[in-house]
Amino acid sequence: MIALITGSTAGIGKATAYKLAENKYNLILTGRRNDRLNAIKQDIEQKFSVKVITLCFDIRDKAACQNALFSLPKEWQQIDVLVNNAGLAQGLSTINNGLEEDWETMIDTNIKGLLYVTKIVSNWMIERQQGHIVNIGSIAGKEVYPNGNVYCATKHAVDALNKAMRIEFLPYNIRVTGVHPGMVETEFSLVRFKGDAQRAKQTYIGLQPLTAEDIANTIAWIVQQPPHVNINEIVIMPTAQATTRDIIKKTN
Ligand code: NDP
Ligand code: 8X3
Repeated sequence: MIALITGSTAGIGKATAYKLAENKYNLILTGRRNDRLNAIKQDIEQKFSVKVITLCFDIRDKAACQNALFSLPKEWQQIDVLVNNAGLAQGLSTINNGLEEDWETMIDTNIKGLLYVTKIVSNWMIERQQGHIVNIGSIAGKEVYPNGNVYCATKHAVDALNKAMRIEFLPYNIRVTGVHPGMVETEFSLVRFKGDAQRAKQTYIGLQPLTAEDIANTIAWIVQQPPHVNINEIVIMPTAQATTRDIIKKTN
């Protein structure tokens, strides 16, 4: 079995790589930070005796996506599981104060990048009449919160694309699942706040957020279902979070 995980240099993608390797998947790992990709490849191959191929490219770059994926040897194009995980939020501000370059980064990564990869891999899956695509959405794709505007819009798009894939790939025996997490402690907030570690840390103080491993375990469970079972979508939250705005934080 082969799994391709986009954005596997950190957070949910990295944890999913380890979990699926433990379950004996050979892996194709992608991201922009090649030093991390190489270190993760070496560690996973040593720990789990599976094969790992790394592809270093920026998912916003259509030609780079195509070059990287079509460079895969034929036997590695037989992908059983695609986890569309690479994504980010950048900035937290109202639309009138928003930065156009932040919007473009989020739209190009979370929507267009996901589409570039899915187009190529889904065609390989259609040829084999099998496969499973797991789209990492967010609770931000189910609700909208103040200052989250464009990030929420991109994750609503992921939710819509997940539903579209489920319908369009139905004739080809391809399973499709949307995973919509609430707050997960990863590098997400560090990226959102552009390296402001203090502000990123604040996000998680006073509550127990989900871990990347919680989401990886959920993904492993989803793809382990028997072939006749499709989990259409799953919303997973920390116990201390009910919605994007209803969060219980302890003050001491
Ligand atoms: P991290 O910042 O820890 O990881 C994000 C990953 O995406 C990294 O591996 C990064 O790799 C990759 N990535 C980002 N931009 C690009 C790009 N342009 N090209 C290629 N790879 C890219 O965040 P998370 O693990 O938390 O995020 C993973 C997914 O989960 C995202 O889609 C996010 O929206 C979603 N999510 C996160 C939640 C949270 O609270 N953390 C909650 C709900 C959903 P590199 O920088 O090496 O390119
Ligand atoms: C990440 C969760 O609530 O910060 O997708 O948008 S949230």
